[in-house]
Formats: sequence, structure tokens, C-alpha cells
Amino acid sequence: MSNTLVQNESINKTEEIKDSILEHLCFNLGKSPRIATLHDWYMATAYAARERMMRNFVSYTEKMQNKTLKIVGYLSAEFLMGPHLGNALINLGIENETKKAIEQLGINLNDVLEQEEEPGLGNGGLGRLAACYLDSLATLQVPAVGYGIRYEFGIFDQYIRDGWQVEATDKWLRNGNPWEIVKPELNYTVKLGGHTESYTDDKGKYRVKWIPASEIKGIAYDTPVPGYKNGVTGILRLWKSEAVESFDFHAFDKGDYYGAVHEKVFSENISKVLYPNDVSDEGKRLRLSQQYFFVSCSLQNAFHILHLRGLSIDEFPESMTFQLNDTHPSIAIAEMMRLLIDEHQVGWEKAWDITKKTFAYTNHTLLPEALEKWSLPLFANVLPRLLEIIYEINSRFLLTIRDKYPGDEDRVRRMSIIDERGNKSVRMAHLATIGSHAINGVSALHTKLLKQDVLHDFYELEPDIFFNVTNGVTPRRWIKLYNPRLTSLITTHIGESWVNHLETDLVKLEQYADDPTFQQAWHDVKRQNKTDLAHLIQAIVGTKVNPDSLFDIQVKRIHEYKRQHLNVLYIAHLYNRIKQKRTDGITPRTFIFGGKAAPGYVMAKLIIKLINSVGETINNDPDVNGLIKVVFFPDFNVKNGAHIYKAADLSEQISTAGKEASGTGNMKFAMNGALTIGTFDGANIEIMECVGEENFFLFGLHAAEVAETKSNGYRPYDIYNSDEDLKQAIDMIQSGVFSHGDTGVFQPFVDTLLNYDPFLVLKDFRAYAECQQRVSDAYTNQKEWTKMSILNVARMGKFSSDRSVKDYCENIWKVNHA
Ligand code: NBG
Repeated sequence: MSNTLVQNESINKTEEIKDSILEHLCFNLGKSPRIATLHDWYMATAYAARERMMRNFVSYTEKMQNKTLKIVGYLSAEFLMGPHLGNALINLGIENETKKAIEQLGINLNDVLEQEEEPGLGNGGLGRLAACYLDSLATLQVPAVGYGIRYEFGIFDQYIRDGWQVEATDKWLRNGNPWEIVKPELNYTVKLGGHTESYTDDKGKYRVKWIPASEIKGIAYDTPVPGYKNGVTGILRLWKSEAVESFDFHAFDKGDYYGAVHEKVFSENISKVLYPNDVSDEGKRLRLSQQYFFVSCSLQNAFHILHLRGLSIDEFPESMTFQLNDTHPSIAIAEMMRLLIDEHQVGWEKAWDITKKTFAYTNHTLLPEALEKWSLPLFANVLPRLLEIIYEINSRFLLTIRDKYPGDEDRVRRMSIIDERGNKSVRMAHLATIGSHAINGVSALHTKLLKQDVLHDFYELEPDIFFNVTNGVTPRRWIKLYNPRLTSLITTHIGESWVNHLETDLVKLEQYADDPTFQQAWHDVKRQNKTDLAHLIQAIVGTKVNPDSLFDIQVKRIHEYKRQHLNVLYIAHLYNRIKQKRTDGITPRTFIFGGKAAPGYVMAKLIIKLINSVGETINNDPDVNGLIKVVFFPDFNVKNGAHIYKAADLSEQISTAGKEASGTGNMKFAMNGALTIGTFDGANIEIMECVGEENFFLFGLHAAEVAETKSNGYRPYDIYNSDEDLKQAIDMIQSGVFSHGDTGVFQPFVDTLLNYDPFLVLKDFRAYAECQQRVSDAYTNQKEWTKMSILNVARMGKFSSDRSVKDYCENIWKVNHA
């Protein structure tokens, strides 16, 4: 096409979009441009973008009826989608035209984008991974449905008061959600509680009937997911719970107004709120009900699709495949069996064969406390029929184990779905493993440890069903949308194809790594991104930071295994050096933290307080003279991530080796030109292999050394006594240097470190401090640093979620992709 033609087309598109925005403003929002608020403009623009997706959405939904295409059902309790509008404009390829259209209406696109409330339907990495995969599935034209829960309240909003985390309800739906399409006709009934009864059917067969204590209805809410410039729109289908009968006329007639809506209130509770990680006992019943609720709706929907396709039950595994995103949806194995046996009268063997062929399971953690278990009494009470089915699955499975390993009762106990020790419980990871034809970890190291440790017996039994799929993130959102300066620099040099061919094309940047002009431009991009973040920090936190200092950033959920406190100990050590006038070799740095702590996780919340207290002391001490600054950026989420990842010089990935399954923040940082300081953990290792050891700051124990240190009777107190820098840092915290003389507030923190230190913070301190010194030295040579930064980005192609999804398609789902 000639340039004029392209220009004309763009002008037409701009006009079209402008008209569409104005129409939606009038017909959907009932406003004139004169009285429209910024939020109205956001809604109108969102509707205009959605409208452009709907035609594809409809044809895609129709395509789902084509019986030869296998559909991927991605079952996940969390989808952390992030704001939709910016991403939709990028993927639809209309960002420039929309910007112009909005400007012609006298408004700024960025102000409009800011209006969008983030749907925080996830806790962190696991939920965000699901969102990246939906983007890649649509981009790779794989027919897929993401199935989850439409939580009315997502992950809490975080505020910081007096250094402490304060949680507030996330009311993301309060101003409406222009992205979802409610499908009242797509609804399914889900049973809960009650008991079971056996009976003989008219063919003389023994059958079981579940007589529930209550029933709720799940309604489908669909959100279109646009592929990258390919005319494809995928589906995120979230279930909202409602009462089967929302109004009890009998009760109302008798004057019982509360009773008349009681059931409605009870039923709606199921999809009310997202559980934060690490909650202890409270709410367990509701959580199990949530999991069962969304899984049952999704599987019933799958049977409906099978029916629409005119296929028989036998053809289920060729028609649909389900991925279990961690154990949260693993009750699906038992529910599939129930639907097949009780509702579709299939015999056990055949039902089991179909189930196993249909499901695959991704494990996302080795931490024992995060591996889900449900107590038997609770399970029996909420899902009596499902428990019977699990018992049957288990007893048949254990027969095969006894057969294969005669006399090895210990193995039988270890592998059983039912944990018979103490308060008996159902081990969901075992159910997921036994009921799946493929099991995968999320990084090479994690998969190795999974095979060696947590699922070792299962690996011995069936080694061929274990796979690794290293995580990835979408370059559309994490580079193109959120780092426009870097995007334009890259694109002017190597063209635009990298956006959906990251694995093959980004590497073309390598040729510019030594080019001084390119280096300067690269450096300028980072410098501008840092300046923007500095302004934001000043506005939100009130701290002035220097964009010429090294931006050293750790953003992720706050957890002891992620070791934000290792970072803090190093900062305390630097402060100590400054106070002692030993400032040689200290490079000016801004330490930036962000992340939420689970509301019930006391130590994580204390770590937030510590970061803020250390920051307050250091930032206000004239002796420091701005050499180092410490900032806690509140309410870290996808939306804030937009400003943070791209502004980092250094990415902190310092978890105890063997604890972080993969990490995905590590990828977002490196793709945006940060260098990594990291341990031998999760995907760090693969990142280092790709970018080169010389472009990565590696330190600390290996996973095997961690295990060894612990089994040898680790004594953190000895390390404290033998390392003077470490001792002084800890003593400062204990003696109230950072807490206005209060020696009590951080005592539990110090006690834990000195007596237990479960995540080997003290053990790794020296190696970390030395590595940080190498970072400081390297940063003084800006040309070299920039070159390393370019090489990091150039070599990060592997970590596109497109690569991960292709791996799943080829090795696990056996479906075609573009
Ligand atoms: C998390 C891991 C991360 C990993 C994400 C995505 C859970 C249970 N696991 O390391 O901790 O990157 O999953 O795989 O949230």
C-alpha cells in the first residue's frame, strides 16, 4: 500500500473511532460531551474498543462448534488480567488512531486509561500467568476458554499507615465493567452439602443420587480477549453465583422480609471475594465451595459444548482438554467422574479413561504449606458425593500400587490421596496427579525438584507423564504497552515483528550492543522511564529520589521465602557504613519495594513495617545526604507495575534456592532492560543461561546446599556472631535505630532470624553483600552497564508466553497453533 493510502485509511479509522466513542457516550452512558466526566470518556472508549472485538468474538464462539477443533479449557481460580483498555488498543492495532480520536475530542488518552479500575482477580504470579497465557492463546489462534470466578471483590487494596499495611476492600465493579457480557442463558446448577442415597435404576444397575442441602446457580460472564492483530478474540468465562430462586414468596407472604432474600444472600457469597494467599483456617468451607462451584459450572459447560458439537461422550478428550492451574481446580477430576457416572450413566473404567485423557496438571509450588489439603469432615460435609468418588479413585489406585510394589505399605501411605496422619485430609495435589495424563512444573529447576521430592513416588511410577514448561510473559503488555519508549527504539532498529515473534526476532538487537549511538539512545530511554517513576514516587509517597541513582527494585508478594528482608539487611548495613563514614564504593542507589502481604501473615506485615521504618530513618538522615534512599511503593498491582518494571536498573530475585517455582517478575524486569541480582532459583537459572553469566549477578546457595545446610543442623546465631557487618545490621534493627528507640516492635523479626531463619537469610548474607558490591562497581561504568542491559533484552526471547503456550500445545494438549 502506498503511504497516502495508509494515511487515508488511518484518518478514516480515526473518524470511525471518534464517531463510535461519541455514539457510546450518548446511547450507553446518556451523556453529552459537554457534561461527560473522564470516567464517562473511559467507558465510551472501552465500549468502542469492545465493539471492534465483538464480531471476532461471535465468529470465534461459532468456531467452537466446529467439532474437529480441540478446545483448551484453562481452569484457574485466578486471572489477574490488568486494565483492559490499553491492551485492547494495542492488540487491535488501533492505539494511534484512538489517541488521535480522543485528542480531537479534547481529551488525553493517558488520562482516560488511568480511569480504568484494575480487575484484581488474582494474588500474584499464578493469576498473572493465566492472563499472559490467555493473551498468547488468542495470539496463537488456539481455541481456548479461560474458566474462573467473577469475584465481586478482588485482591484487597493496600494502603500504608504509619509504616504498616492497611487493607481495604477492592470494589472494582462499583463503576460498572464495560468489558463483560453477561450470558444469563448460560447457567448451571451446583449442589452443595446434604447426603447421598443409592438406588437401582430401571436397568437394574446400582446408582447413587446426591441429595444436596442447597443448590446455587452459576451465571456466565464473558470477557473478550483480543489476539495480537490477528482478528481473533478468545474468551475468559467467569462464573457468578446466584440463588436458584432469588425470592421466596412463601416467606415474603408470611411477612418474613429477611427470610425472603436469605437464600439469595447465601448463594451470592460464593463468588463474593478472592482469598488472599496464606489464609489459615477461617473461610475454608467457603474456599472449597468456591473451587467446586467454578469447576462444576465449567465442566457442565464443556458437556454443553460437546452436545452442541454433536459429539458423543467418548469423544470428549478429543473435543476438549483441561489444564488445572495449580491444585485449586483439582476437584475437577472427581467432578468429571461424577458427571460421567451419575449424570451420563457411564461405567467407571470408561469414565476414568476419559477423565485421565482430558486433564493435565500444572504444579506451581513446592512449599508444603501451599499444597492444598482439606480435612475429611469438612469435605464430607460440603461435597459428600465427591468424597465417595475420591475414595473409590484412591482405593483403585492403591491397588495398582500394592500390585506394583508388594509389601511397600510406606509407599502406599505416602501416595494415597487421603493423608491418614493426624487429622485426616484429602491431598489435592495427589488427586490432580493421579487424574491427569500430564504433569508439569514451571521452570527446569522446579520440575526437577518436583520429580525428586514432592511428587517423587508418582514420577517413579510414570516418568513419561512429567514435563517442564518454563513460564513466560506476554511482550504485548509487558513491553509494547508499558514501555513505549523502548518499543519504539527497538522497532526502529529491527522492525515490529518481535512483538509476536520474540523468540526469533529480539536477538537481532545484539548487533547494536556495542554501537555508541544506540547505547546512548538506550540509556536515554531508561533515564526517562526512571524520571517518570521518580515523579510518581514523589506524588504518591512524597519522597524525592534521584533518577541518576541506581534504581534497585524488588516488587512481588511479601513472603519470607522471597527474602525482602535480606535486601533490608543489606540496606541497614550500607546505612551503618555511611554512619561510620565508610562510604567508599557505595554507588548512589534508590531501593524500591512493593508488594502485598497476606492479611493474616504477621511476619510479612512486619517486614513491610521494617522497610518503611528503615526508609524513614535513612531518607531523613542528613548524614546520608541522599546517597541511598528507600521507598515502599504502595498497592503494587498490574497497573502500578506499568511504571515500575521499565524503570529498573537492577531486579532483585533473591529467594532461597528451591523455593520460588519460577518467578515471572524476573522476566518482566529483564525484558525491560534491568540486570538481575539473583539466586540459583526458579527461572533465574534459565534467564542467566540465556543472557550469559557475565550479564547476570548470581550469588548464594544452590537448592541442594540449602537442603544440606538444614539437615546439618543450621545455627543462624553462629553466623550472626561471625560476621561483624551482619551483626551490626541486625543490632541496629533490634536496638531501635529504625524505630525511634522502640526495641519491641522488631523483636519477633530478630528472634526468628537468630533462632530459626527458615529461609537462610543469614547464611546467604555475605554472598549477597559481595554480589551487591559487584553491582555497584559495574554501575560506575555506564557504557558497559548499558551494553549488558541491551544484551539482556536481546536474549530474553525464550521468556515470551507465546513460547510457553506453544510448549503446552505441542507436548501436553496436542493442539495446533499459529
Ligand atoms: C507461583 C510461584 C511463582 C510462579 C507462579 C506462576 C503460586 C502457588 N505459585 O514462582 O510461587 O512464577 O506461581 O507459575 O502462586
